[in-house]
Amino acid sequence: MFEKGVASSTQSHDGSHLRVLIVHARWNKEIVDGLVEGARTTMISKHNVKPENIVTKEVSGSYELPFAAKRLISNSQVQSVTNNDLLGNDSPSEDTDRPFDAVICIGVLIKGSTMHFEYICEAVSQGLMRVGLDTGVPVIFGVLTCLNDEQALQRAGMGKGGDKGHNHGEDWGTAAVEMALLK
Ligand code: DLZ
Repeated sequence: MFEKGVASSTQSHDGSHLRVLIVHARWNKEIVDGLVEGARTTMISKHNVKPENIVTKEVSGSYELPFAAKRLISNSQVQSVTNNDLLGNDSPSEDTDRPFDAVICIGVLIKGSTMHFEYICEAVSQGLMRVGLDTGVPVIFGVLTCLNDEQALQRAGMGKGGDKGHNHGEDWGTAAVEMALLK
């Protein structure tokens, strides 16, 4: 037997100085909300990220996540430079002036009867990887790609049977902090 899923890190990750963006889709919102909450709670309670340093934005569907992530990362970088130029600061004074250190993109894709699912899954996974590599800001792939409703509920810790499953949002919160601290 082996421990399935991600093993705990041997290092502690202090996120008290980090600024994290969560972008989530509104499709399958009940499940998405559970995943967002899992990511937020883990970053705050396990990694000391300040609640006011977690910015949450929403988009319609998962297909919109890569574009939104790219634009919001760029805006935060431009805004930070502009604000500090105007103030004559060398380093940002307020946390809200700082660019994001990591982004978590959250969506739930559930297979239907057409090919739509396959196209969106492919585009979103490729798109999110590209945003991370192009911007140099870690982008966490918080998108469930499920064959049915029960698979999605299980992966948000909301399973219907006795076994509620595991909330993957918690793992994404930890991954975001770990990647932001990777120097
Ligand atoms: C169109 C569509 C479909 C069929 N299924 C989902 C889904 O399961 N999860 C999701 O997040 N979004 C879905 N969408 C919407 C697309 O992601 C996108 O919002 C639209 O195609 C508009 O670009």
